[in-house]
Amino acid sequence: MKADINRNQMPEKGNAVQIIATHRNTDFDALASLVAASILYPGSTPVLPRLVNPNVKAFLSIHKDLFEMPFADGIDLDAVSRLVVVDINRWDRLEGLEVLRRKRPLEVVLWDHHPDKGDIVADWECREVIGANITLMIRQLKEQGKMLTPMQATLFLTGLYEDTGNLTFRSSTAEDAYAAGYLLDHKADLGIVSNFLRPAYGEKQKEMLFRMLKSAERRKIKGYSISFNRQDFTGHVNNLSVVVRMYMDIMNVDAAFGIFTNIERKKCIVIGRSNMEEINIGSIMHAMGGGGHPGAGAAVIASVTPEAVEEWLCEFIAGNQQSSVQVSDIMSFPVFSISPTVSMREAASLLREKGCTGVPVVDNGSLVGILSRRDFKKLEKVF
Ligand SMILES: [Mn+2]
Repeated sequence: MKADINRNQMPEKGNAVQIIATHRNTDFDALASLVAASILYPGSTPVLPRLVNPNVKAFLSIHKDLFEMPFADGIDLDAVSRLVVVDINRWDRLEGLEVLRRKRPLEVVLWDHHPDKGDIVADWECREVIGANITLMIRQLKEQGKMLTPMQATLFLTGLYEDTGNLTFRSSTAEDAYAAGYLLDHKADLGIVSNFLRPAYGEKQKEMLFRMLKSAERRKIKGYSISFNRQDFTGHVNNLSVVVRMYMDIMNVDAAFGIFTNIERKKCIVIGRSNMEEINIGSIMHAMGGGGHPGAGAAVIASVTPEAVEEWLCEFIAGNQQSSVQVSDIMSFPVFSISPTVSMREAASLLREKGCTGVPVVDNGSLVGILSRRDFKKLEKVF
């Protein structure tokens, strides 16, 4: 969708609280977009998720004074009249802002570059599939003749390079490259950029990479060399996507998938990377309930064996996902159900808690309906 960016269409500034939000596990593109939005929407407060990527955390701790932002719990959400969402289009990726989902009136403005259509319905949006979200915002900053400090330009370039893999990911466009040039013109510091983009490799990441390489295999599907790797882990391992990226490079394959099973929480984190246009990780992950870009993406699935996930991925890439994998391999089990009299609010929190997108509705022991995440959209018409 080509966005029509016209200054006259930009929302007017109101009196009440206006905030800017982005996705948890905040990366540099998201942080850059938060800061860019605070320039485009003066008077709006950028709100930082508590969960940010480690390299973003390191950047913020060094430049605390320049980029100070409150968390959502420090904001009077009842007073919010406008929410600007950047670099994401799904409510469940925002942190601590659930109450805004049902708040009326609320003006919602959306800036996003993800290919999949999320569930945030905006009054004004700039949605366009492009390498980095910050590129869309630089377009607008340029048009409005806004000044950038060298530190802002540096942060924006870090976001742009991170999301485009230094302009090498296939999702990168000419406009991303022009935007990078614009930021270099505005004195972006490449020393700082490359310092923060060096992958944060800790002991846990190294150990995971070694384990993956020990059990590494590759196979051919439709002429592409692909590697699937299944590993268990406990606790929390940051930056598994960086591990999968490096694994793909070392294995020298067209695409790689890490299927990481968290034993305690009984869920699988699936992370994919691809160098091939024909293997679109974003749409594969979308089909699994996750998301991402053509070159990189992830999904979290509950109550599924890693073997079933791998088989499903193979079949999906081979183009015959309906064939041998059965519903019983993929379905969530054990089944939980809700009664038709449960409030939608309770149903929503139950789905969130169980990590499911749908639930059977059971009344007196018999199945009377199905409630899926899509049904929540109907609420907007009711309220
Ligand atoms: Mn992004």
